[in-house]
Formats: sequence, C-alpha cells, structure tokens
Amino acid sequence: MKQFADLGDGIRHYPHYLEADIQRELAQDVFTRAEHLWLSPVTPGGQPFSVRQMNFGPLGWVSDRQGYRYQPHHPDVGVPWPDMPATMRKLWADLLPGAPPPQCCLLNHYQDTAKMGLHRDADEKDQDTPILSVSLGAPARFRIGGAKRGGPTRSVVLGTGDVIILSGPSRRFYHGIDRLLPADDLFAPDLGFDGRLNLTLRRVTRD
Ligand code: MD6
Ligand code: FE
Repeated sequence: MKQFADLGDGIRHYPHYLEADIQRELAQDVFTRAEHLWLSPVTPGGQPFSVRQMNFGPLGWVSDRQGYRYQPHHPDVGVPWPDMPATMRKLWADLLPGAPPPQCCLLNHYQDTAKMGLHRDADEKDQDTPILSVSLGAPARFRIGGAKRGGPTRSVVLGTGDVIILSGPSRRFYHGIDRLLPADDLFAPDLGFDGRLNLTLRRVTRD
C-alpha cells in the first residue's frame, strides 16, 4: 500500500503519487482529448465560473442556466464525452479496489486567480462511493469543512501529482479551492501548460 496521510473522516492524501513522466503524459492526453470541447460553465443564476471545465467518460457534469446535472453528451456540440484517460481508470482500480467503476471524470482548469467556492458534490445519486481527485501543475490551497456550511474548515496544499480521496463521512463534506499558490521548484516539473488541472472521478448512478 502506497503511503498516504490519513486526515481523518475518510480523507486520504497521497502526496506526489504520480511520477513526473506520468504527470506529463496525463496532462498531454487531457489537453488533446479536451481540445475544442472546453466548457465555460455558468451557475444557474448566470455567474461565470473562474475555471473552464470538460468531462471524460460515460457521464459529464454540466452547469448552466438550466441547473446542475449529469448528461451523456456535450451540451454545445452534442457528441459523447471522450473516453476517460487510462491513467485515471488505473488509479481508481489501484486505490479503490472493490468500488464500482467511475462514470465521470470532471476536469477543471485553473489559471491566474481562478478558484472554486465551497461546495458539496451532491448531484450524484451515489453519495457513498468515494471521490478520487488528481492535481497537476501549480499547487493550490484546498479547503475542507464539514457536512454543514459555516462550520470550521481546514486546508491542505494539493501539489502536482497528488491524489486526494474523499471517502466515508468526508464524501459529503463542503470543500473548495481558495487559490493557486506559487510553483514549488522542488516539485514542479514542467508539464507544458499554465495553471492547474484537477481531475475528479465519480460514481454517479446507484445500481
Ligand atoms: C479541485 N476539487 O481540486 C476541486 N471534489 O480543483 C474538488 O472539488 C473535489 O478534489 C470532490 C472530491 C475531491 C475534490
Ligand atoms: Fe468537489
């Protein structure tokens, strides 16, 4: 079993889990698959997100004026989402053996002052299977609270190649990204892109 930091409540942080060459390959793969398909999501109230998004796999998470939902097709061009990168499927199989396979890989690309407000991942009918996330590129401050909004929070820096899993109670915890942090020269291989990528794997349906 690879080393992880047990942060309690089912939160497992695996610093530097992916090696630099795998990170580079994954980043290239992701940008190739996402080309021309990036989404510029808005909240149901019409506020633009500061990240751009894309999805891979059978279902994609979409936010627009109609609301938040999962759907099998790209909302603008109508094509099915591209396949999930093989590295992501392998990570899930290695770290969550026995869990039903992921149905969505949501991609977020942060640049400059992009951030993500505190939210819960609550649009999945399956609220029990863990969520696994991979970060690539610039480090970021990840904030995590509890099951209710407004309680105490703590933060953890997610660096490039890090994996974090929210399982057990933390699957339903509020979390977000405060901001990107200056690149750490020791752990910052050049991955050939600006900013930060985060990929989250989710199980959506309850079978
Ligand atoms: C991010 N991550 O790291 C945003 N959600 O950019 C998430 O929203 C997230 O990292 C569920 C589980 C793990 C995550
Ligand atoms: Fe989330």
